[in-house]
Amino acid sequence: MYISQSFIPILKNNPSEAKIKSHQLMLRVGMIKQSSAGIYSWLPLGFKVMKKIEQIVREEQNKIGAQEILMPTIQSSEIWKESGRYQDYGEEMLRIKDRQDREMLYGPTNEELVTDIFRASVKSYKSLPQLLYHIQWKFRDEIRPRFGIMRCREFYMKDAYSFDISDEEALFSYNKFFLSYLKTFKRLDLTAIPMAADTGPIGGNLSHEFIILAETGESKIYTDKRIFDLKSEGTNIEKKSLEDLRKKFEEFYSVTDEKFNKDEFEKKVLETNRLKTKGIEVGHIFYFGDKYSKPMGASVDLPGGKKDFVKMGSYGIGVSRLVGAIIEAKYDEKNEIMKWPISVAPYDIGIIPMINKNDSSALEKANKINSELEKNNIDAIIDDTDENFSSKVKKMNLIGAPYQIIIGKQTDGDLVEFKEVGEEAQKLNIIEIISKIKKQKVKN
Ligand code: P5A
Repeated sequence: MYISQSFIPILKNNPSEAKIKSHQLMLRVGMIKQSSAGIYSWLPLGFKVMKKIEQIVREEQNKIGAQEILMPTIQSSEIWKESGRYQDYGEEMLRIKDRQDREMLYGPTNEELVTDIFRASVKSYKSLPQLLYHIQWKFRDEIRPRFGIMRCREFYMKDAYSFDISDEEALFSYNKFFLSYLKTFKRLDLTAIPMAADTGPIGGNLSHEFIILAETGESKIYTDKRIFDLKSEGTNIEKKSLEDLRKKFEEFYSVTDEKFNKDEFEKKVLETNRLKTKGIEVGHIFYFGDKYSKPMGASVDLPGGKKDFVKMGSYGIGVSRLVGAIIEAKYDEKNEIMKWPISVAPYDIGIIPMINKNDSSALEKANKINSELEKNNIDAIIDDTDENFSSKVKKMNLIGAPYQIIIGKQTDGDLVEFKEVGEEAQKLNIIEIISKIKKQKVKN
């Protein structure tokens, strides 16, 4: 892709309305455009990153046996009246009337709708467990939308739902998602820590928020630092192994604000290991048993002929919020350098040819390199404009491709100046460059 033909509306300076670095960068580099308070359009650069995050989330859901569906954004109020949440959800729910005067709503979450789908078809324990998920827009009429897409009104969420025959089986499902979340965030190059959390309007009594550390985060957290060293590698998707994994994490005190107890914190955590800080909630999982299945009559036949309500959990990841969370974690605001993890980068590499008015050889070289990269599925963006070198580098640093090639005076035969952003430049040929990038891509 040539920059001259791309739709990447870069601003010269940081927009003054943005208070945190993710919001600044996303506006600066034209990833999003606000259409009204807390509602955004996603422009090519932002959309590319979000789609890559979505795909990683999807792959990790599929790996634990969850099946993808797609539910609508607009729901009928009837099912919410059945569950008893229609009133409880309050002003955060966007309520709409259709032309027949029926009460509809823009879904803030889908526990009711998925329970309705389940109860219509599944009648026997033999069909359990079922893990269903979708990736769909949600709407919450937040009183104070802020920080761009971090806390907005319309946002993109992966939400999964589990249906099981007993509490024990349901906890097995819960633990599958627990593992899947650790793996998902790791592929996004984030350290997300599971923390015991409040369940709020979703309900139930077991819940973990997955939080990444960030000064600008809205969640206050209290943890034992040693939790950051734990790994999920080697965990199999079987009951005992998953139970052990969760236990391993739960051994270390790690809670959000609402669950914080000063005495417990001081008793359980040595002073040197105590960490009080802020973070961004990128995922949240819940176990709530029959909170929805009972009032909505979602039951199955049990082996002995009796019936029981299915035991359910729900599991959310803020897919659009993750775009901002990765920026908060990776953007070097002072030097204005973004380096996206290769797994979600909008482009793998940026090519900067130094173009003179009467000499097109650098651009020709860039095109040649690009066609080799394309053959190897490496996605490049070429700055074909005639701006000066330093403004080209500045622009490329904001776009955030993790690698750069510079074709200029230093270019010498087959060797070009190549660098991983933040590292020293090296002179490499195209074969060496391709091999370096491919190695990184495979790791992810
Ligand atoms: C779990 C899945 C739920 O809604 N029901 C279905 C459960 N959980 S949650 O914690 O309320 O939301 C899941 C994740 O969505 C992101 N998120 C938001 N992102 C941007 N703007 C918002 N206003 C917003 N609200 C929630 C968070 O990442 C959260 O963990």
